[in-house]
Amino acid sequence: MSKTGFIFDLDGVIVDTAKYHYLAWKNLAEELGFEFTNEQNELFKGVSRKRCLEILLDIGNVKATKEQFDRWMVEKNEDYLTYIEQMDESEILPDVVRVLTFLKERNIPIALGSASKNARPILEKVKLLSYFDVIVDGNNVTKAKPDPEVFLIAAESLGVPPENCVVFEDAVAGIEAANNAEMLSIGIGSAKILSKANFNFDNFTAIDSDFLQQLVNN
Ligand code: B16
Ligand code: MG
Repeated sequence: MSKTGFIFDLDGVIVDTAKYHYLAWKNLAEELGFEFTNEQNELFKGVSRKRCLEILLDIGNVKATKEQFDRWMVEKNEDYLTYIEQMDESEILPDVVRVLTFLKERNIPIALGSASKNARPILEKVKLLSYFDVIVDGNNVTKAKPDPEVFLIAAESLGVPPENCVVFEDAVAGIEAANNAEMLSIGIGSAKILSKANFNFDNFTAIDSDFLQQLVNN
């Protein structure tokens, strides 16, 4: 039997880039003449950039031509990247490095499975790129979570059957994607919101070595 593969979402699991996405979307909303709240930003977690802009324009009741839509996508991303440029290791969420190191020391294959097209530069900024054997991100997928595509490509690239993969996710759509891929889903964040996950933890600090070893043993 193949060994277990581990797949990590990026935003909300490894780093909290949601706050930067929020600032960039908020700036765009202001420019378009409406307010975008932190609460509404919850709808954007794990969702593709294009879908986020569609939701944002719905919130502001703004109609866009194709040209405007494309321009605002670029504008938001350029703004977002100015925040990303300032990131460093201090932005890695608690105990992520401990968990990655635990897996790395046991030669367990590790993948990133993110909707973000900026995943690589972010991992570079926080100096975690070398932990990942495989990176599947918004540049490699055609179907957004909850479609299982991103995780199935990750499993295939790791050479591990989907049913032997474990997924860490903070978004409802991400947990659904992992479940749709028939992988073991672990919700990081509110158990109430991520109620469809196989296991729930507030953060990685709550995940001990015994539990990780059990996952590795499959
Ligand atoms: P980008 P994840 C997702 O990352 C974010 O949660 C979501 O808010 C964002 O819109 C999406 O990436 C696309 O990001 O604009 O950088 O391509 O949680 O799937 O790692
Ligand atoms: Mg996420």
